[in-house]
Amino acid sequence: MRSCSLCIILSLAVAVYCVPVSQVTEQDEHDAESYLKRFFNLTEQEGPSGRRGISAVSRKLSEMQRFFGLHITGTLDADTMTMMKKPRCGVPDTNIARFSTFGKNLKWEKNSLTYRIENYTPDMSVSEVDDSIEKALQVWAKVTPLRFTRIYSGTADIMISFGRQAHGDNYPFDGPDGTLAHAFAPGLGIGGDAHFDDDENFTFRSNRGYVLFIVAAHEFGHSLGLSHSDDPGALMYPVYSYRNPDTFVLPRDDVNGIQSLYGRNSVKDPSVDKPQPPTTPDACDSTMVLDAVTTLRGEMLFFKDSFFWRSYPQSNTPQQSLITNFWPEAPTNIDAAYESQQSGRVLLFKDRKVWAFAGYELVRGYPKKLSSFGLPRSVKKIDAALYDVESGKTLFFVGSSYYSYDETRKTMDQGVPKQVDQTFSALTSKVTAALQYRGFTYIYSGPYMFEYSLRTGRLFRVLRNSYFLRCTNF
Ligand SMILES: [Ca+2]
Ligand SMILES: [Ca+2]
Ligand SMILES: [Ca+2]
Ligand SMILES: [Zn+2]
Ligand SMILES: [Zn+2]
Repeated sequence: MRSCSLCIILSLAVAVYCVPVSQVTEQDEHDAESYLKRFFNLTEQEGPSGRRGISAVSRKLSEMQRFFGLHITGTLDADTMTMMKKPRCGVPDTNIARFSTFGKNLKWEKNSLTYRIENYTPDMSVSEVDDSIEKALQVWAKVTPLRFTRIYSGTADIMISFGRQAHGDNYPFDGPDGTLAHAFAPGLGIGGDAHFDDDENFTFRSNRGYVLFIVAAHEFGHSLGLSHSDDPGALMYPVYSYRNPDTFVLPRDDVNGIQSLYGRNSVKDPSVDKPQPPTTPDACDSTMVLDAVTTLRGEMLFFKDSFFWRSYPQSNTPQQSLITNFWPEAPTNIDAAYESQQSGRVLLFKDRKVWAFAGYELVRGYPKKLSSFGLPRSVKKIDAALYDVESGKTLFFVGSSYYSYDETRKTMDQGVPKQVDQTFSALTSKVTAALQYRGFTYIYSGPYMFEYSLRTGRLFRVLRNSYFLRCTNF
């Protein structure tokens, strides 16, 4: 297996598969300082002696780690370096909160704003750019009294342009990846303007590149007076995540933020069944039922809606991310997940389909049908999946029964399905998720988790979901 530092260079998102090692080069330290200067206000002159001490960097590192929900070490560990290399917005992360604004007075004092598209990117057609920009502004107009009018000459409130490197303000872009765009808070002149780094590959809806609609909708949040949010589900989270532009609905945190500045949209939306703003699942919600759980190279992943938490042994607080942040091609609201230690892949199940990922990439030939495991065609979906290290078998839970699949022979075992309650005593309702961790077998049923020995069938403890999610707000 490759060393971790190499993994980080190869791909931004594969860090989840790496065992962190503490090999920090001088270049890493230099890059980290630039990052903290740009986004966390690390100043050139600090400390009593007039030169910046270790403590100033360490303090800013802790601030950054807290913002991103990382383990707070104050040192440049592998997770922190990975986060610093993710593509993101160029506006600093000054406030540490759920939605935040640049200040109560930093908003437009009118609800009718103009915008102008000054130039185009060669990555997309003119109509695709126009459409992406228009849709991105409508994201905000839908939930506020704000209205946007396009003009084709003169100075608009929101001037939109593409540029590379130095492009006329004091904030040069940085070439491919890194900073994708930036925008200025409401005000005269450059206030409200949005700039896009044309060294990026912008796309209309493909996940191979950065979806312009998503990047623009985020930047227009700044143009209207919002700063960054630490809610990983928020549009105003500083790190880019792929989201499907066709199904995008502005998350609750952003709706709360923009309405705190401009109020609600007083015009009634005629579409009755319009989707509600999604909220980010809370690890402290004692009634939460997880969709699926799995191990991944010694870590644990907990899936809920469009999100997963990643818990790793050396960290106190699991980190929450959008599933598409790691696997842009993965489904959301999944049924089950497991790690096949034979193939080194993680498998995600939804309805009659299964997706396999090797690292960050969807394995060729996937998604496949559920029946490719030898499950009967009458099975429309599975409730949970569990890989047993000792026997090399995967258990698929379907209602009150379970199937057992031999990972080495790639066949379903004889004599299945079996009844769940014959193997797992005390389980009274449906299995909702399952995993094996450090020799114990955990069967989730609703908000509870049953700890067993699979070999003897002995039940040790009944725990709450929050046991592994380590909710700290109780
Ligand atoms: Ca302006
Ligand atoms: Ca860039
Ligand atoms: Ca499930
Ligand atoms: Zn931003
Ligand atoms: Zn600029």
